[in-house]
Amino acid sequence: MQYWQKEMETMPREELLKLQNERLCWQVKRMYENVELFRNRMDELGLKPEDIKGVEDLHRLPFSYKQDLRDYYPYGLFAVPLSDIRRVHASSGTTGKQIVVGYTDNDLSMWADCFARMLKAIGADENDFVQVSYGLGLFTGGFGAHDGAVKIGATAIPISSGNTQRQIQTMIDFGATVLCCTPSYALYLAEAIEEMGVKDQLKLKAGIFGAEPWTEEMRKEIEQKLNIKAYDIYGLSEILGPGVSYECEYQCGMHVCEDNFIAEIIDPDTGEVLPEGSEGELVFTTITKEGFPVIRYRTRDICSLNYEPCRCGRTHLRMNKPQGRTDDMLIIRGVNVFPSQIEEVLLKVGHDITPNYQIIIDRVNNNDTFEVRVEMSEELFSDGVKGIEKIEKLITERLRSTLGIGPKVKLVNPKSIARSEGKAKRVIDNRKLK
Ligand code: DLL
Repeated sequence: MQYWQKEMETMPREELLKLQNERLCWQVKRMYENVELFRNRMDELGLKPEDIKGVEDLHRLPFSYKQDLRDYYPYGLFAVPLSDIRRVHASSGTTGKQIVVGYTDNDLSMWADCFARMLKAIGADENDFVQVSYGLGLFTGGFGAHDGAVKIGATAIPISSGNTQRQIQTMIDFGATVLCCTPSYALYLAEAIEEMGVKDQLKLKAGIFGAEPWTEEMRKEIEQKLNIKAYDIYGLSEILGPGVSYECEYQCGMHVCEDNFIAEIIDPDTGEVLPEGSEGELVFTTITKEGFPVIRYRTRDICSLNYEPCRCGRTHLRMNKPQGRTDDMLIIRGVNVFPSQIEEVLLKVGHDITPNYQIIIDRVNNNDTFEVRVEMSEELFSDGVKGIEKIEKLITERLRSTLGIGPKVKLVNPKSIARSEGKAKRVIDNRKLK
């Protein structure tokens, strides 16, 4: 099967910049004409589309925010007539009204290409069976993976999320070779596969996991339990579901599809663009999307960008694994804590505990309480109390030295923390309810 995207992925950077310049100017002009909010913001800044000559002027353009999607719900930010929108997706997030995004025919084709790049990078082809266990629905995960699989000529198995027993039976019977789901669901599946004793009946060789932050330790755990190679894929509803960036075979950062998206890193407090390599808030501009384009969209994801050439030959920059989101960051007793820091510590502790954990925060007499519940392994559970106390103490100390504050660590019974078929719910912050 002819696959043309390789030229895009390996385009020399000077050519890529030229392409981005052209595409950015095109996008700014059409958004000025078609999206009232963008036009108003440009006018407030005294900017006209012709003032923007290319990427060097990007920093002059106004930011856009998730709140804009809520204010203009459902279709107020679309840049084409609704008759040109072929599909909508929505995301509810954890708070507030859902946000709605729309795709034209060209947008859907571009999205499928982006996901197809991920599949090609891991060596998948028309002989592969891609089990799509991300939700197929308004959530962008399922359809993104499905269309990508079809694009490379593979066979898609659009089972969607949930019904774990049936997932596993299907995986075996249909001969799935690539699994697409959230990393936390991959672990849940692995656990169930172990219980069913069917690991040797699987044909899986790779997994494409994303939609939530996950650590290198979690990757090792999944790879070992499912006997596959696990790849990271990133995306967000507002830009494009899965496929904004993806790992290549060398797995050292995710290549951003720069022919479609321009990435910047800014200081989340001042909005200033930060120098290359700095960690900060990731901002995206979509330069090819027609239906719902955005300029300088504030993702709230915290990461850094790497412009060094990659051994794979792709010229597109790589983003490092997002550490979390500015709005995920917990402030506990005045200290900044990301759930991913906790996960990293927990998974290094070893096999006495499982990767299933939950962080519970509350406020009692004006003081924050901070508890980390971790499931113990079956072996430890049967060993009894003495071992448990020792491990709780060890984890508390390790967390204290990493975070600067020590939580109360409680080892809980195996399988007592609710499993997720989509994104895991790691944090219960009861302070917000009060
Ligand atoms: O989660 C799109 C997606 C689906 C990506 C399937 C990958 C695979 P949303 O529901 O809008 O869209 O959530 C987007 O999830 O801003 C990040 O905070 C987080 N996220 C997505 N992928 C990753 C990843 C989809 N690989 C939000 N690592 C984003 C860390 C991720 N966080």
